[in-house]
Amino acid sequence: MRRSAPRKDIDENDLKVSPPKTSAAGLEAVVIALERGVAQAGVTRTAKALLRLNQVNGTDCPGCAWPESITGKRKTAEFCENGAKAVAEENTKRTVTPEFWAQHSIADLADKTEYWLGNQGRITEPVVIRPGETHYSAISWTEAFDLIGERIRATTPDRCVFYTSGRTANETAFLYQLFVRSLGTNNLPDCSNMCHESSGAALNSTIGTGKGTVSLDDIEAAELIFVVGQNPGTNHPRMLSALKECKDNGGTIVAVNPLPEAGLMRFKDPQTVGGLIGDGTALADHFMQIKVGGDLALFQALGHLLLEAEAAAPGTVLDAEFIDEVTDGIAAYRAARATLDWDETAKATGLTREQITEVAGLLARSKATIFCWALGITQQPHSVDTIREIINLLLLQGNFGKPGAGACPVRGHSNVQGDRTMGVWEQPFGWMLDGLEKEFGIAAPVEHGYDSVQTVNAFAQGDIDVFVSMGGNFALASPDTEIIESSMKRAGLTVHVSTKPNRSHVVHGQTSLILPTLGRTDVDDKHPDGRQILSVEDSMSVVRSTQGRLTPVSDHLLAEPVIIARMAEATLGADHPIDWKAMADNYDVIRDHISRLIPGFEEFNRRVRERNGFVLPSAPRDRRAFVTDIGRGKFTVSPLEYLTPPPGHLTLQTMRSHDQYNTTSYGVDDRYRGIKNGRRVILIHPDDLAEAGFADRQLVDVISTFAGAERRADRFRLVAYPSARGCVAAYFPEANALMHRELLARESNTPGYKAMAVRFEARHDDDVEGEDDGPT
Ligand SMILES: Nc1nc2c(c(=O)[nH]1)N[C@H]1C(S)=C(S)[C@@H](COP(=O)(O)OP(=O)(O)OC[C@H]3O[C@@H](n4cnc5c(=O)[nH]c(N)nc54)[C@H](O)[C@@H]3O)O[C@H]1N2
Ligand SMILES: Nc1nc2c(c(=O)[nH]1)N[C@H]1C(S)=C(S)[C@@H](COP(=O)(O)OP(=O)(O)OC[C@H]3O[C@@H](n4cnc5c(=O)[nH]c(N)nc54)[C@H](O)[C@@H]3O)O[C@H]1N2
Ligand SMILES: [Mo]
Repeated sequence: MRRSAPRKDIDENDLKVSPPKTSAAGLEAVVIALERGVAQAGVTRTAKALLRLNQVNGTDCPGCAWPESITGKRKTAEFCENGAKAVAEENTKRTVTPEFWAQHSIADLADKTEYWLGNQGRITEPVVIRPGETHYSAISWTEAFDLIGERIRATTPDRCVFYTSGRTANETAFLYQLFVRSLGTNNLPDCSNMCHESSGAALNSTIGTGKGTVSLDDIEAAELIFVVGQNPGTNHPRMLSALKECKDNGGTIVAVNPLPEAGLMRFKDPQTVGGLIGDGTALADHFMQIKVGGDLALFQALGHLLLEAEAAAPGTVLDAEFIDEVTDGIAAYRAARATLDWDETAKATGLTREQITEVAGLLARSKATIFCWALGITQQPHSVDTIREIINLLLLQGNFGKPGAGACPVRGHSNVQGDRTMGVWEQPFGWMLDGLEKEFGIAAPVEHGYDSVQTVNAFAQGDIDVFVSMGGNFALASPDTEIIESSMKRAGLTVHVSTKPNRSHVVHGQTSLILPTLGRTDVDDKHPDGRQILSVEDSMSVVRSTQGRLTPVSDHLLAEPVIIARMAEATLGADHPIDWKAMADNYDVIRDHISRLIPGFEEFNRRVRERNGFVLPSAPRDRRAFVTDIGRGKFTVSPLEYLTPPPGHLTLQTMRSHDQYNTTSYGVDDRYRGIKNGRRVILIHPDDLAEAGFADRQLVDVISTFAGAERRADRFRLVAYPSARGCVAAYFPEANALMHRELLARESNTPGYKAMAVRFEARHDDDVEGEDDGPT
């Protein structure tokens, strides 16, 4: 299998590389943030949008899910460089009108990179493309909804799939899942399937909740914080301020990462004058440069050493009372961790016994430890086990329900956690379905639906007639780009509710609709009762209102809840028991339903209007209790497991550059890593480069291998980089052509985006364009 992604509008031959930065943020970040905004939207619109970001009664930043303070003072500017870029992307004045679609055929658009597509601006009117047509053209909203209703009714619910990306607000998500379940399917895959699903699977099965157990105050109060598999300098920049606060209070930070990420090393706080010009604070006290996939081995070694330390000084390391009163399984855990194979641990982690022992000493002495983690440990075959080992470590020392302690999976999309709370999940809880039946008088389907990878498989098997995408860019976010792109084209109808053009619009179904919608920063006031507010839930379970204030770029945009309600009416008919219109007219009606159905949302309409919103309950955090099937927190035992690529192969992890939001590229630089003007790069340790017989900057094709099958992606440049030995890195989504959809995390079904075995082949046709678009 062979594929060349479009790349002609980026001149990758102009790649420039400089040494990676050793600090993040500072004045440069502020300047870049403002430049981007002004270039896209002008001075007034930029200032108006940015000053409202993450403020009381303001707009929740569409960037990441890191929380704002609800107890301390908000800063005048509660945003970061990358939040500002996300806002600039959305409030751009550039527009994609029906004239744009008339000018550009699908064949033309198929040659454009995601960077080019996203840069064209906001979509202004609904458009359609029908079988045999070469261009999208305008369609009225009414006709569009009729078309959707007709097509859904013409098939069976199990052949319809409804994807959600994590920007969707709570009310929107609730209405969406209600529509889908009224229709009679749980085919509700979401971006979370590809993201933190492994965290949910590990946490639910051990501590009885799929969510984190800390607040922002805990981060500041912790004695010790592990930041594992995460690049906050780029993906959660405001987290750096909280980590600095922790350090200022005497805390210690340990970074576990195969790459020396700038933000983890040193941080210049752009919120303080010193931080704008000074040297910044060294953030990580310890940097453990782990091999990709080696974390499970590390955590088992730390567990072994904690038990050893407790044996040497009984009563000083473990929280015996806590273990005894509220946990289960300590005996089996003790037995499994009684011995340790240090040679194998070194092989798995790339770390020395001294390094691990030193950090275990810190852990043993700390009375309040937090583990933060993100995708570096969720996208590997043994991810769920790896995260369960974190829970083991936290349970050993009673690090739940006390200040400065707990589990902190750092979520990605700004409302990905809330979407789940609202029921966007292919495996809904029974109580949720019962509640829907009681509240709305519908018959909710029990059978589990497709998750994201099962959706890719269903596309490939021709099992999908209608695919609706609430935001996102499924074709590029998924593994196996070639397969998903070619099979999506065979689906009967694809419907994309989107703000901006993307690749999924181009590799569309036989008939395809693009429905343009309001973004977070747009005012939503075309309702009988006037302006509406929405709400989101951040990574620390705080639910807050969000409302945009900017004038939308076009009069034709509809709010997402309105689009869903009209889709439901067109599909389910006028005599359906649910009053869709009432909910779309006034979102308070949706919130009233939610308040009766979902625990923690009592009096939703009143509390969402409170200054700082409200915090959802968490048994481990609030009561040191675990609502599992046995009412206790569970120690678990997993075998040692790590990644062992076949001879001649290295392990590839795929990650984000500093200039992108998931599949959307803002630019083609990765400032902190010293990469300029290029995205088709492979970062590789100089010794691995030499061993494989390649030169720095050499142009290669990349071949990935899994279970006897291969995938190829052409024209990547090898760049010597201080990565862990044996581990290379490339950018998502360019590298998704190399991701096999069969390589998955067990239990969570999350793609192995950070676990692919690859090798390289030299290329010699440096300048020949288009020759490699060959057979697939
Ligand atoms: N600006 C910006 N912000 C974003 C996003 C964005 O694209 N742009 N995306 C949002 C979304 S949806 C998400 S989910 C988050 C993602 O946030 P991150 O998880 O920070 O995202 P990645 O860029 O995938 O970075 C993964 C990190 O894990 C490290 N890593 C890779 N493999 C391993 C491993 O085996 N072990 C360890 N210990 N580390 C490893 C990588 O070197 C890298 O530092 O960010 C959110 N915020
Ligand atoms: N190889 C590899 N693949 C990955 C990952 C990885 O680390 N490596 N990460 C995975 C992860 S963590 C995630 S979360 C997924 C991301 O997958 P998705 O969430 O599907 O992708 P995004 O790129 O965030 O979606 C961008 C599109 O959303 C639309 N959009 C933006 N704002 C709005 C809005 O307000 N409303 C609506 N309706 N549409 C909007 C725009 O049209 C834009 O083109 O990718 C996954 N894929
Ligand atoms: Mo994500």
